[in-house]
Amino acid sequence: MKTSIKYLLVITTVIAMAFLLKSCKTKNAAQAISGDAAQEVYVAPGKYDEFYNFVSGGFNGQMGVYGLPSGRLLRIIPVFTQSAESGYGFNENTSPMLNTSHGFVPWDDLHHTELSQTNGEIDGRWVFGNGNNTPRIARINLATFRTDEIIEIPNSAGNHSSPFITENTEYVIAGTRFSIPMGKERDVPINTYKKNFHGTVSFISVDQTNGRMKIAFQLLLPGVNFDLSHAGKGPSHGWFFFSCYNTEQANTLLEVNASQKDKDFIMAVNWKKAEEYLKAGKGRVEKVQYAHNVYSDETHMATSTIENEVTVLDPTGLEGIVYFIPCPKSPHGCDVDPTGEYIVGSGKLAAVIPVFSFTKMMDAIAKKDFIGNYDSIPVLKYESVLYGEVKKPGLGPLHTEFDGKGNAYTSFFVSSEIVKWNIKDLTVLDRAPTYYSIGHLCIPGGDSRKPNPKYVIAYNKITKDRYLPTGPELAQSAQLYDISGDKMRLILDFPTVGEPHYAQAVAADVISKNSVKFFKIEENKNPFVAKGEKEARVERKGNRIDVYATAIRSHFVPDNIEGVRLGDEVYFHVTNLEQDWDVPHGFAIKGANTAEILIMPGETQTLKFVPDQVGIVPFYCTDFCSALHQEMQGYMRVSPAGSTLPISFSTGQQAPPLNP
Ligand SMILES: [Cu+2]
Repeated sequence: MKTSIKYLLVITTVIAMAFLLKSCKTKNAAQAISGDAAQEVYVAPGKYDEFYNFVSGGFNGQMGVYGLPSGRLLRIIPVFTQSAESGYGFNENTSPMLNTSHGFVPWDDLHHTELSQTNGEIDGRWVFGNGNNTPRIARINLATFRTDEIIEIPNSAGNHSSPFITENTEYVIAGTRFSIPMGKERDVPINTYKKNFHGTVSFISVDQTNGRMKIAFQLLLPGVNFDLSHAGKGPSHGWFFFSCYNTEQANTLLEVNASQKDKDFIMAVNWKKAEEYLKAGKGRVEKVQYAHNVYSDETHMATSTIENEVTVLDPTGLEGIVYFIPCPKSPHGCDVDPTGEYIVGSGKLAAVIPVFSFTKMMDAIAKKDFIGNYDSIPVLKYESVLYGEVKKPGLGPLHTEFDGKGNAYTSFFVSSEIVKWNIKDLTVLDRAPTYYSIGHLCIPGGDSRKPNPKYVIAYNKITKDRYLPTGPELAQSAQLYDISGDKMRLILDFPTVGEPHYAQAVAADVISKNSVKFFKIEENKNPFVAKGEKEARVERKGNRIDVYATAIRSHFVPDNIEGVRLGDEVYFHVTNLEQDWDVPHGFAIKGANTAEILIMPGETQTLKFVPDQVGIVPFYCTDFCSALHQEMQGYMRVSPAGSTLPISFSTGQQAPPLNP
């Protein structure tokens, strides 16, 4: 108990110091910006930004796309959260994307973004995002900027150390923050944690032709908390590194009980070795349930499949897959430099940044230079794997990105700064304050083999006085620093949406050249498509009404519909017949207890409408599409339940037949 109080005191002092530091820094912030900064971030009207920045939205469950250096918000991509703006997760086409083993889960907490790579370089195909709460991984197609696939992770809770990838996107990984009981015995007392709780790391293979994900295998691991991870690259390709905290295996008051040990671990996983064991049939097939949801740009629809099996490898019986490297005090970030030789662990409560050497790790493994076992997994000797320590770097190191020129940039939450240091000689070269309390940071390509080191971006946790007040909740604060010279220079504050955690950036042309402008109508395989106005119609089957509608500037076909009754379920399948860039049509109908649908050119989207009142129900186009957009509207007549009025529909019939 004495130790616990000591730690609480240390933490409280450190935090108090940080706030003192902050209050003196406020004044200097504005002075630090020179007049040249404005020009550096100015992107003239009609000009494009140089980089895309993919920023996790945290608890908004979405991903924000910003242009850099301007900081302009270009798009919010709905991923794990419904978006009324596009109808994502509301309409019939995309709702299956949010299906899970728990049913429909329309929210999650997206922490990390990871761009796909080939040969360790960002290739512009996909960006992955993790769902922290109900463990999921999403793949977003960067040709359409839409979520194409979501796979749920079984045997997992708190999917935090995710969705990091190997250097050819062979695998996306997902590690557990929360350990939980697995297998058949799940109804156990919480205080049997040490006996019954386990963590897992899932290796999800990615089909290189279409991006399709599949859980290749899971590793069953001790009940620690996996925090972050990064793959080896170059010489260390074939290995994956994870930071672990709570090696105390506490199940309550973790802020004290999981801060007891001087060292936790970086876990090194030899996934090529794991593949060998898998091939040799050493895996155990376990019955589980998880959803696998895929969206198709051909049918413009998502399907959800519940999968039933996963293959688990238990490294305690399989030598050579997993090793623990001691790492000072609750490591958070776990980053691998562009050469693949250096692994940086950042202990949130540590006074140094330890830098590990891959070569030394391999030597230590060969010599079995272990100090013992942790839950039957060999623990390497700290000094044998350590390349060196960065001394007095700052307070509360979190994450590190690299410039490819031999330097590392580490974020410090408590001392609220970015610290630049040299990887070879471990000396601190520069420090720049952040406003305030930086979490993650990002250099374009900064976790790849080929960084593009023009900027570092800070994603801060506290905003305070940086923007105009907006009530109790403030805009989240990101900051852009020029790192082209020896010293970092703060050149821009820009607000972000949601709570940004990790972000990645890439040169714009890697992505922009592949951007889809519209979908070809002749390739539309939606079962409810109407490929021209002649195919537009309304059909009744029992109480199901299917409206096969078309939209083109500036009318719907049909726009007068009668014969619908209370008790019917109406499906509006609207095909946008436009074949040009940037001409979406929207569709909304009065009283629908869902959202609008926003239909891209050549695409079909379906909105379900259950009428609950007798009368005339207007519908209209929501996306300003032409000078006569305001005329783009229609009516549906809803009659009482017992009505015998037959279905009729028309467009352009000024005097429809009189109905009784
Ligand atoms: Cu329109």
